[in-house]
Amino acid sequence: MNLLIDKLKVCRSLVILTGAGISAESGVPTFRGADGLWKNYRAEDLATPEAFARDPKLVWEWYEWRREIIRQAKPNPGHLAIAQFEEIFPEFLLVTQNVDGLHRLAGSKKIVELHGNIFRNKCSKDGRIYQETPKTDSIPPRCECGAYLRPDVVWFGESLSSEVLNEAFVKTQSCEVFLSIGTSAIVHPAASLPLLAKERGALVGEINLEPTPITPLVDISIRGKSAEILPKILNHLSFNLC
Ligand code: BV8
Repeated sequence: MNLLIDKLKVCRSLVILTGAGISAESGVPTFRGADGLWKNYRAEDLATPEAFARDPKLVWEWYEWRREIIRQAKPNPGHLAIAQFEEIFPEFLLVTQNVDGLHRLAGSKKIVELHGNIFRNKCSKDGRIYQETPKTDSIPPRCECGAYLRPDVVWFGESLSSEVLNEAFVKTQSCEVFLSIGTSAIVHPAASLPLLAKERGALVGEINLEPTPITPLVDISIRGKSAEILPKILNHLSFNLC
């Protein structure tokens, strides 16, 4: 960890990629861990347009179940530390795969949500955005056009917003340090970002509970909990600023 801290002390541009692991200590189940979200279902069963077309009620109720869990969750020290990093690095971008909104709740502003936001809905036909879920007996609720609403998240097999993706790629290509935190690094295109950073000469670090496919490729891999490790890194950096 000291090598990473020494590099961060002289770093002017930092990009951080986070995944479900950063929210684990807020009580939000991860996707693929032992207590993972997918435990009773396979990703293909629920987070795809085909699943929604086949059984909109099941998919909608699965998201409602997740929303209820996330409503009880609060940002943890890992989220809060990352929000502080924005003040320390002249160039900074947080790229999250998470849809739980906890980074924004922790105060992060320089952030792109690659996979959308679970609390926003959109019309499954015309894409109209609904910030609130309409009060209705229909499950899923319907748009004014009559089509079902769906969560405004990116499902498997759906393309990410080119604007969001472009911002993530541009910043990744020019950063000095890239940190991959709390992600199994298997979902693309997010998982290609650390590899791109490495290719462009950035120092790439990983903070994760277990090894991932990028572990052999990164410069520094720290095993542990992000809510414990990130505040320690922040302390060293804040001390350095005094
Ligand atoms: C697309 C929103 C064009 C919905 C999600 C290239 C190669 C291979 C496959 C593909 C490829 N390109 C495209 C694909 C297909 C697919 C894909 O990547 N499949 C994978 C599974 C192989 N990608 C797509 O379909 C993407 N679209 O590319 O469009 C296209 C279209 C068609 C065909 C080709 C191309 C869209 C992907 C977005 C899917 N939507 N979420 C929802 O949330 O319901 S992805 C979902 O997985 C979440 O966003 C989640 O964040 C993300 C990644 O999972 P992780 O965050 O990493 O979570 P996980 O549980 O896996 O890992 C947590 C980690 O944390 C663990 O390692 C654990 O050890 C660690 N941890 C736990 N606790 C802690 C911790 N670490 C630190 N501290 C702790 N306390």
